[in-house]
Amino acid sequence: MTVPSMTLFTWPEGLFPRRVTLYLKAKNIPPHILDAHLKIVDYKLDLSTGGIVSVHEPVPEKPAGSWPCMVVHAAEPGEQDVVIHESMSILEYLEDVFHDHGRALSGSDARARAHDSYYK
Ligand SMILES: N[C@@H](CCC(=O)N[C@@H](CS)C(=O)NCC(=O)O)C(=O)O
Repeated sequence: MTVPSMTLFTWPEGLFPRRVTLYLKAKNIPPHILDAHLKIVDYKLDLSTGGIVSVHEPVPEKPAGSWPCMVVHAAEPGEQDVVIHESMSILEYLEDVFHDHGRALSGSDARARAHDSYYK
């Protein structure tokens, strides 16, 4: 499977975004491969308003909804971007597209899957 271009919108302190962070740490994809395909856009908690705000200027366009959120960018003309909102769905998608990179975390049997599921 060709690795597409993706953008991950994340709030590193948040519980569900942290699941993706821990997954990427455990997966250990070589940085030059990860950086070539996955752009990470961070948000932070603004204590004065209680809102989650972008740390980037100009503020990137994030699909509405919760964090984490990942956009898989269209690769061909006529294709549409795909937006993934659920953290577990993001992990499963990353495990598929980075099949040939980093450590396999999907587990080849029940025992391996039980061991590898610690990051979930
Ligand atoms: N089931 C979702 C839950 C995501 C979620 O609730 N994220 C929180 C941050 S930890 C959030 O975005 N809260 C603010 C909001 O929903 O606007 C997942 O697994 O990704």
